[in-house]
Amino acid sequence: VSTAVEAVWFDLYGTLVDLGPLVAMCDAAAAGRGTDLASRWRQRQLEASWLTSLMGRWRPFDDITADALAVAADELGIRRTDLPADLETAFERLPATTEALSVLAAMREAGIPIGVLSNGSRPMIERTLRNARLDEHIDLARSVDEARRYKPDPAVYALAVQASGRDADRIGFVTANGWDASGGAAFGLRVAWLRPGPGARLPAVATGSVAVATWSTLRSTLGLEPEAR
Ligand code: LAC
Repeated sequence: VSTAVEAVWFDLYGTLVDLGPLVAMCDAAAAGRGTDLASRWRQRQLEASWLTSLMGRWRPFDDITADALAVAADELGIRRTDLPADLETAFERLPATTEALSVLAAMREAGIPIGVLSNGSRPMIERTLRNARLDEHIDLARSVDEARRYKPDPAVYALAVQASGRDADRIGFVTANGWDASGGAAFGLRVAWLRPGPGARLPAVATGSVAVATWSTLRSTLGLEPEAR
């Protein structure tokens, strides 16, 4: 039986909010291309964040997200002028992941402080949480804006430690993004990876240990309730 964590931090995009509806939003903009555009957009967005930090540069995630949409559209031969202007901010209008609200409510009822640690800029995170009606379930939110580095830079995970005032190994970090799970574990957080599918694998990077969890096993994985049998 693992010791209980004393605070739990969550990734935002793809974890607390569901990226699935991006497909329909992209499809409304480019009929029949929604799946391709949404997945390529996300990939280019993440790559641009990693590259920006590796280059020692900084740009807020809103700008990276908008530019990544333009790149993805260009690559797929979709005219940017055909895309509605508000598609750029689609990440701010995603719904909460179905199971997230009840799990957050149960954790908070148990007195566990809940944080959000995201690549999003501070205003982007605020709008996303409000639109998804997640804001009332969250105690703390920290943006990479404060570190001016993107995940998986350790400076980002350190924000959760500073904000919680607890040691890294007493802090749970929950993410569905495998690269983010690896980053959190490398830093020393107690990571629960909400593996998106049975075929999903962590990146080929040596890190600390990552526990595989689902929304229903999450609390026991973090030592917050007896092991599910
Ligand atoms: C986040 C993205 C990377 O940090 O999922 O919210």
